[in-house]
Amino acid sequence: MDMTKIPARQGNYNLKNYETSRKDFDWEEIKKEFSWYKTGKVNAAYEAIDKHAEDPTKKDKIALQYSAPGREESITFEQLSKKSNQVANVLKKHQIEKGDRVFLFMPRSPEFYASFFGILKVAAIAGPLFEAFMEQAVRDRLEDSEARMLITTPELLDRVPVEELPQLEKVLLFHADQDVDGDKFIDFEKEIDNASDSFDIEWVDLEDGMLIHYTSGSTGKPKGVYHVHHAMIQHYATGKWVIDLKEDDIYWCTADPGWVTGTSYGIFAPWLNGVTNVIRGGRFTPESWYETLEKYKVTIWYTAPTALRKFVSAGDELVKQYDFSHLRHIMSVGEPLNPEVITWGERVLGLRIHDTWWMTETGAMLIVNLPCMEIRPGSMGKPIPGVDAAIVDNEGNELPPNQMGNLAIKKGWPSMMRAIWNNPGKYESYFINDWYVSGDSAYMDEDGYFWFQGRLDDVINTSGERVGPFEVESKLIEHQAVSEAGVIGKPDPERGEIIKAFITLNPGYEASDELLEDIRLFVKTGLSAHAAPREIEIKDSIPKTRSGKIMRRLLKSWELGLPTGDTSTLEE
Ligand code: 6R9
Repeated sequence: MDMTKIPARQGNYNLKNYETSRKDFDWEEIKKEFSWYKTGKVNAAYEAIDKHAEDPTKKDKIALQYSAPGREESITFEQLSKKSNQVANVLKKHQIEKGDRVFLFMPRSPEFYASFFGILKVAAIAGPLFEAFMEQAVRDRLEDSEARMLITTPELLDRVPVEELPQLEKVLLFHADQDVDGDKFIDFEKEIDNASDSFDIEWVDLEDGMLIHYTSGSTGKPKGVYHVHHAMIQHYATGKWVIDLKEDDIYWCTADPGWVTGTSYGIFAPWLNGVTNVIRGGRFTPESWYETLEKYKVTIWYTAPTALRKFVSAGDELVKQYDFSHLRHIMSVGEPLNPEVITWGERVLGLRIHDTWWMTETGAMLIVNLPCMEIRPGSMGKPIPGVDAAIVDNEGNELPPNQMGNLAIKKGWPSMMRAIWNNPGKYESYFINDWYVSGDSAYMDEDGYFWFQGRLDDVINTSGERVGPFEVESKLIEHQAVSEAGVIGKPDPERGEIIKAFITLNPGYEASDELLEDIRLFVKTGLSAHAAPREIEIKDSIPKTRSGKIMRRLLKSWELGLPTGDTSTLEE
């Protein structure tokens, strides 16, 4: 089979034709699908939850299908609406007002989601944190955002330097097992249970704040990416077009809400579209994730290359033990999707895996493989309707097809960040003229498909050739011994840089000089001589962020013995 182009399957997709969908496209038309078009009022919590809870045909539908080791719950739209009303009443009682920052530092749980919507209902700004953050990471974020309130659990409290955060007025504790002092620390559950389950939602403006996601900079402190309610238009629309959500779908987005994917597509896209959303707590193993897909009869699955690569390594046999007959659509985000993984999806699941490209700063998907499109493995696809993308040089001039440059997006899509919190200079630095410049290096082919090369900082210059680490890593993992790979440029007096690869081995393979040479030759013959790594080092694991991104920057710092910079998002 020709794996360079995979045709679209026949299907009754929400969006049927790429070209016609882009013609005369106007975001204003999407807005009309929401009630605020009539009332002039908006709140994403209303559109995602209360609207369905008010609908007699929808209120008893399962909104949240939760499972974690030792806990399983099905929560309807009406129940989630009432719970979040109770949360909102407690927040209001403690004087939380429009625009205040309220942070969430707790495991993925039904309480998390009720709290998230409770925060939006009082028009405060939610700040979700990864549960695994240690003290410095928590401190940096609460300090920078000047959070007034934190919602957490007693287990996580020793990582919150409460005494050193003067602006932090209240800490709300879920599952407080003993009496708490009641002044600064609040027994949240007790107050929720005593609160009314009706609440007059705070109506806001489209441009009012909704969310801050901190994302790590390559150096220095993490930056607070600020999003407004307006973003929901794009969450809703991409949920329909790209995720292809329909009334009866059972959708599972595997991302943690500490990562933007876990809010834009783990919260907003599914619930704005009114579908059942599977949320799974606990750790990743191929078996437990396959079980989740089977048990809840998941129809649409949004996950990341790091997980997909682990499924590939876990082998085809394992897949045969499960029934995935209900699964109809798979998407990926966070890192380039290796062609090897797409081949696996076709072979083992009989499904195409659709790559999607976007960033914390962009708030929602921008470049994608729609279900109705041909897939070119290794390409992240084309811009969605209403979005224009290009490859530009450092002055913002558009480059012709097949030339590597900065991936840039024409300003003005609905879900674009509206600020970097407390840092206007940083915000400005993203833009050249009308372009938002992503910091990713890519090229566009003659047919308008975009091909990711690497973060600009990661592109390797070896003997005058520019090599993107992604293509080398993708080739490496096609070798049967290699499970994962991270590739960096290592300074070299003669060649400028040489390519150094860090790899992990699949079970059953032993390190040896012959094996390393075989792997090197595999890349050399499969890709090119200049892209073959001159050095290969075997590791037990490849350092990754909590959203599964290979931390090439860290590999490089280790290799060169340099300071490691901000490592708060490093997965342990
Ligand atoms: C949603 C998210 C953004 C960076 C982005 C790029 C990389 C994301 C990708 C991809 C290649 C894809 N990235 N999706 N690279 N192909 N489909 O990941 O946000 O955590 O802010 O990361 O991730 O380098 O610039 P965020």
